[in-house]
Amino acid sequence: MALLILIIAVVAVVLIGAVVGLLVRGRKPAPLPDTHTGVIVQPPEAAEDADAPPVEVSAPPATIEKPESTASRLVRLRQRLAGAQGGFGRGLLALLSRDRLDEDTWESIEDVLLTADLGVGPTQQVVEGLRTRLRVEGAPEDPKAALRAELVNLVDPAMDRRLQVSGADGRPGVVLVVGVNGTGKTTTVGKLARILVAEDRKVTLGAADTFRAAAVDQLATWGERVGVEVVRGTEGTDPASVAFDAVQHGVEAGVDTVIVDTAGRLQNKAGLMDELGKVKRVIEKQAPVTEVLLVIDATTGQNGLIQARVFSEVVDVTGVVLTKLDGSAKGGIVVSVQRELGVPVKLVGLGEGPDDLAPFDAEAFVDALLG
Ligand SMILES: Nc1nc2c(ncn2[C@@H]2O[C@H](COP(=O)(O)OP(=O)(O)OP(=O)(O)O)[C@@H](O)[C@H]2O)c(=O)[nH]1
Ligand SMILES: [Mg+2]
Repeated sequence: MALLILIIAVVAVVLIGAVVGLLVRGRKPAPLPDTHTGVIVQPPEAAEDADAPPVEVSAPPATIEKPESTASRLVRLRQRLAGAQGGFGRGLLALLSRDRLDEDTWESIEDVLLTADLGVGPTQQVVEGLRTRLRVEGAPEDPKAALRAELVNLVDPAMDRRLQVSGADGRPGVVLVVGVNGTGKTTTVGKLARILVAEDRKVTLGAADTFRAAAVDQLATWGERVGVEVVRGTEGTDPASVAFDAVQHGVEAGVDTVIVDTAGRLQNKAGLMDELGKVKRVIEKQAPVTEVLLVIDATTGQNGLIQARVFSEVVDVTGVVLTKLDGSAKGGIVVSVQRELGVPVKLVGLGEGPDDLAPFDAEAFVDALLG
C-alpha cells in the first residue's frame, strides 16, 4: 500500500513538472532590457509588431558592378601610396646618404620624421637605431637598408592585421565602424563591402547613422552598386535598434558578414559616446561584434590620437582604418596610432574611388615610402 502511494506521488510530481515546463517554454520571451540605459530592445519575433521601429531592407538593383580584384587593387594603390608618402622617404635617404653625418644632419633627419607625424618617441627610436647601425657597422652599410630595417621594425610586421569578418556557430561576423565626423566611415563601409563581395562573401550593411536621411541614402547607394542589402531605419530611429535589426537580418539571411555604419561623433560628446557603447551592446544580443574599426583621417595629425584613446575606451577598438593617406605625407601617424592603442592599422584609404581601400602591410608600406 505504502509502495502504491509512493508510486502515485512520484508520477504526480513528474506530470506537474512536465506541464509547468511546457507552460514556461511556450511563453513569449520578455523584451531584453539594455542594462546600461534601461532601453527596451524588441526581441526577434516582435520585429513585425506595429509599434516596432520601421525597418526597410533595400532590394539589389538590376545591374551589379564587379569590384576590382585584390591583386590589381594592390598594385595600383601601392603606387599611389608611394606617390603620396614617397617624398618623406626620399628626403630621409638623401640626408642619410651624405658623406658625413654630423649633428646638423641628424637634426634634419629628426625634423623630417616629426613632420611626417611619427611622434617624438618613435622618432628618437629611429634616430638612435640608425646612429647605432651606421656607427657600429661603419659607413659602408647601405643607408637605405638601414632605414628600411628601422622603419619596418617600428611599423611592426608581427601585429595581426587580419580582419575578423567571420562569425562562429553559423552566425555572421559583425564589423562595427566608428569615428568622428567626416573621417570616411561610410565610404570605408562601402569599399569594404566591395572587397568582401569580390571575395565571394555574402554581406549585409546596417545604416545605423540615422541622424540624416542623406547618410542612409549614401550607404544604400554603395550597397546597391554591388548588390548588397542595406538595412535601414527611418530618420531619427534609435541607431541601436537599426544595428540590431541589421544583424538579425544578417543572421536570418545566413550572410557571412554584417557591416554596421554609425554616425560621426566627436569624442568629447559624452551622450553620443554612450550611444555608441549601447549600439555595440545591443548588437551583441544577436551576435558578437567580431571587429570594431576606428576610422581616422590621416590628415588630422595628432588629434587622431586623442580620438583613438576615447573611442577605444567606449567600444574596445580592434583595428584602425587610416583614410586619406593619398592626401597628406603624414604616414607616420600609422606608428603613433598603433602605439597609442596597441591596436594595428588594418586598412588604408587611398582615394575617393570605390576600390581605393587596401589591407595594410608593414613591409609594403615602408617599401612604398622608400621608393
Ligand atoms: N582622398 C580621400 N578621400 C576620402 C577617403 N575616404 C573617404 N574620403 C572622402 O571623405 C569624405 C567623407 O567621407 P564619408 O565616408 O562620408 O565620411 P563619414 O565618416 O561617413 O562622415 P559622417 O558620416 O558625416 O561622419 C568624402 O568626400 C569621401 O569621398 C580616402 O581614403 N581618400
Ligand atoms: Mg557617414
